[in-house]
Amino acid sequence: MYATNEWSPLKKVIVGSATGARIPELDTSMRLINYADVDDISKINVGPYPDQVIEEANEDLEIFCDFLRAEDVEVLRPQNNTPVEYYDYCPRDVVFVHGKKAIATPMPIHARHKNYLNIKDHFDNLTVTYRSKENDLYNPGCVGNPNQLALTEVAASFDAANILRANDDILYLVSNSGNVQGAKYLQEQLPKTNVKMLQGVYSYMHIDSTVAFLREGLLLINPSRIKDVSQLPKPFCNWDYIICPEPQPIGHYGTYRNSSNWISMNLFSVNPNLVVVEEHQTSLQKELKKYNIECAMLPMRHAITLGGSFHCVTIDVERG
Ligand code: DAV
Repeated sequence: MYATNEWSPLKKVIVGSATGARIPELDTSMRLINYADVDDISKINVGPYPDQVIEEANEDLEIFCDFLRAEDVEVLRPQNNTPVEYYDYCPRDVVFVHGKKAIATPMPIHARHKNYLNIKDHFDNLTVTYRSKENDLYNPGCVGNPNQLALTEVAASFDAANILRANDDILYLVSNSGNVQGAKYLQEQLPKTNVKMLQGVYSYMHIDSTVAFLREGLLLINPSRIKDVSQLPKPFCNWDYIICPEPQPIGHYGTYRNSSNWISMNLFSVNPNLVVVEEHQTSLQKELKKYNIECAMLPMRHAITLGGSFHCVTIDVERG
C-alpha cells in the first residue's frame, strides 16, 4: 500500500526545474489569481526570468536532488516536451497525488492549463480534470480586498498546492487558488477520505506557507495567519502544534517577488524525523529539534523570487 500523507518515508519524487521559467502576459486569470494584492501592475515583469535566476535555481535544485538520491529516493524530473508557458519549477501546484491516484487539477491560471504535460509520463494513471476558461470564474472585486476571493463558484478550480494529506483526512485551503467547488470535486474523487476545508485564514496562493504536517498528530502553523488552532477543522484542531518562528528573510532578485518571507516554513519531509529546510531558517531548525525532527539545511536562493521552496518544488509520487 502507498502511504497517503505528507511524512511517511519517501521513495519516489518529482523535483521541478527552473528551465524556461517565465511570467506570462497578465490576462484576467494571472492578474486576479497572482496579483490580487498588487494595485499597480505596470511594474510586473512579463517574459522570461533572468538567466541568473534560472541558473542559480537549477543549481540549488540539483543539490537537493543529490541529497535525496543519497537518502535512497528515486528522483524524477520534468521532461522538456512542451514549451513552458509559466514554469515547471513548482510541480506541487499541478498534480495532486493520493496513494495511486493522481489528478492534474483544474488550475485557475490559464497559462498553467498545460503545465501537467511535462510530468504526465511519471504517472501510470493520471486523471486530467476539466478546466474552465470562462470569465465568470473570476471576481475582479478581489483586487486590494482579501475578503473577496478571486474565484467564483461556477466551476471547480484549484491548484494542488492548496491541499495537505493526512491519511484519512485532507486539509484544503479555500483561497484565491482554490474554491469550494474544488473541495467538493476532490471529495467526489476520494469518497473514502474526508476533505476538510480551511477558510478565512489566508486569501492568496496555496496552503504550504500556512500549515505543514510533520507526522500523525503534529503540525506546524504560521502564527501570522493562524491565531489559534481552533481555526482548523477537526481532527487538525486537536493535533499538537508547533508555532513557526519568525522567518529569516532571504531576499529576492530585483523586483521579482512571488512569495512572502513565510516560504521559510515550506519544508519537505523525507520521513517523520527528517525534513529539508532552507538553510537560513535556523530558528525553525532549533524548534523542530525539540520534537526529534532533524533538518537538512539546503540552499534555495530563489524561493521568494520564484515563489517556492522545498515543498513547492516537489511532488511526492510514492511514500510507504
Ligand atoms: O506565503 O506568499 C507562497 C506560495 C507557495 N506555493 C506566500 C505563499
